[in-house]
Amino acid sequence: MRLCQATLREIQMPLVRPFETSFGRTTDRRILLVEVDADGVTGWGECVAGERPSYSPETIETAWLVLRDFIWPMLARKEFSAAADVWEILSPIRGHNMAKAAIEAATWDAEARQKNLPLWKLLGGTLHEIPCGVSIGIQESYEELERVVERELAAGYQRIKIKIKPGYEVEPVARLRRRFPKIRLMVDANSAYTLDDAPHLRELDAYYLMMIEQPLGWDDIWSHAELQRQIQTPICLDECIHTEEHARAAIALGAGRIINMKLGRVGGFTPARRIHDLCLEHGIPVWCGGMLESGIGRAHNIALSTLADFTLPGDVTASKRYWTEDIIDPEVTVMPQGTIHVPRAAGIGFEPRRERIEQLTVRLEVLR
Ligand code: OSB
Ligand code: MG
Repeated sequence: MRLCQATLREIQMPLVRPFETSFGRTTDRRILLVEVDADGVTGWGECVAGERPSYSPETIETAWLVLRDFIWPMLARKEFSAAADVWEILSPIRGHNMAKAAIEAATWDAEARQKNLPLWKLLGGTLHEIPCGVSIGIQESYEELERVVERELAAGYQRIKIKIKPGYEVEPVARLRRRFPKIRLMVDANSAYTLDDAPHLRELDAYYLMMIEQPLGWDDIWSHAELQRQIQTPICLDECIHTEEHARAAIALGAGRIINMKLGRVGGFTPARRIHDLCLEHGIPVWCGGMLESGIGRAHNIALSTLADFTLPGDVTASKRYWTEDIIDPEVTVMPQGTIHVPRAAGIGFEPRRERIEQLTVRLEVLR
């Protein structure tokens, strides 16, 4: 296959409600979409880099620059056999995984459409229904947090993840446990703690959480291994795992027992599948994380979540939790039992709504 054109565009969409984590609050999303033309067939991808370099070093601006000036010149009009080759072609570029993943995923969508196959089938996925959980941002009050959890449980979601930060962890967890003794509950710290907080984090062991996600430094695998020896709650790594080598090191060191997989963080479907296979081999369950994606990124996450080791509920949720109106048709919906039915249509299985995307576009650049 051959890519003869790529369109970069920035769309802006306000979130239905602000999303707060230990590193900041997001009210409006700036989203970089990539559209490729592969032998006359269109494929779509979404870059999950944030507005600020606070979750990862990448931002929408760095991704735009690297896509235009470095990634595109390496891919343009080059003959390759399948989307699975894109990762290798881009290997001379170090890092910039979110930029790479955006065009890699768009190429996978295009290949699946060329072959008239759903993307998940092309990837080798086997699950037809994927279990969903929600990620709940830091709330103004514990009463509000309980109301939000109640609403999400009523919608059917199978597990609740709450964001925590120093001073907002034991108390909210204790309250939720008192109120909802049996739910599957977990927390995500987004690197807000240090090893000195180990005795405090150990207090969370009393609440039988499924896991604590990324408590320590975003690039500090070693300290997570040390912490895991001091607490019973399983550690799940998110920010720390950018490569297959990171996953290998984390597993060998015992830095965690679960991995949160994000396409953007690891650089696309090819590296995600390799990390998935490694985890499967070592008995480490994985689940698909979210990055406040529009429908396009959501659709890619659904396809990824059909791989066999995605056994735990992911942060893959209905469009309406984030957007008044999504940019795909149909929107992503979640069944009352808290699952998403995997689409059967070709490619990502949802149609990007071109007219709406054009209305939301604030910047566009066509690369040839
Ligand atoms: O750590 O998983 C995270 C959103 C932005 C950045 C990092 C994270 C998140 C979420 C949101 O938890 C999950 C979602 O998209 O629903
Ligand atoms: Mg996380």
